[in-house]
Amino acid sequence: MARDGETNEILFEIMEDGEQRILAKGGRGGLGNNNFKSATNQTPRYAQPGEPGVEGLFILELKILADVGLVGFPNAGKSTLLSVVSAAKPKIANYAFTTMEPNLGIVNYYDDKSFVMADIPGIIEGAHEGKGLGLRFLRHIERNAMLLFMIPADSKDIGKEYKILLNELKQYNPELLDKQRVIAVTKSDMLDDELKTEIRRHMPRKVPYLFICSLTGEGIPQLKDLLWRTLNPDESAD
Ligand SMILES: Nc1nc2c(ncn2[C@@H]2O[C@H](COP(=O)(O)OP(=O)(O)OP(=O)(O)O)[C@@H](O)[C@H]2O)c(=O)[nH]1
Ligand SMILES: [Mg+2]
Repeated sequence: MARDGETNEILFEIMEDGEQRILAKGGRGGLGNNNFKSATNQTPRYAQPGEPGVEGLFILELKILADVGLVGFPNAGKSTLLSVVSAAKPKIANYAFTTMEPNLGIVNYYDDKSFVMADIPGIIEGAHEGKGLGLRFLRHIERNAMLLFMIPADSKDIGKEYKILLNELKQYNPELLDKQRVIAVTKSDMLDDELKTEIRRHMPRKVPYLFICSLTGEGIPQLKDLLWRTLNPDESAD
């Protein structure tokens, strides 16, 4: 995305691979006197000066174009999921803010279908005030078609965690809440049936959710189905 450096106005956005736009047009080049040589004028004194190009201050912003953006607190298992469903090899560790930069992976889905998943650094309460790594990585999910909220099974209050994440997104850009959402309760290997029933009672009503475990693979095929269907609502199921 290109912005005017003074007014911050959006000038244009490049959305397609290979798309080209001119931000500051260069001036037409001049012609040296050699170009004006003729039979009768072997050493012309004349030359054509060039014209100046456009000058300006511009801000270029990179927003990753992915289909699914992963949103969650640090340690939720975002990078682990990406490593399981794609060939990406993000750093994974049992401490907060392992991921410092966004990672992208291509998720293959049957035959020749695929979609792109973006793993971004974790978000914490107060991120909009700059806590943790802040919200600066959220620009990478602004162009994502949908958001996958990831909340670990051992969270003290899944509903509350979800609301905190939603609020942080809203503080950054309310339009992020217009995107389709899906919730994954991660690390479900830590749950038995009784705990799952208990969690189900507290899940937000209007958002589809699944229990997943990146270690055992539980719920992963179902998650890919759900993501694909959310991204392609018009495609008939066959
Ligand atoms: N038991 C269990 N542990 C998991 C599962 N998925 C991830 N973990 C562990 O949880 C920890 C954090 O995983 P990450 O994938 O690095 O978490 P993240 O959300 O990317 O964390 P940040 O990058 O810090 O935001 C690691 O120790 C993982 O091994 C799971 O399904 N079950
Ligand atoms: Mg990570």
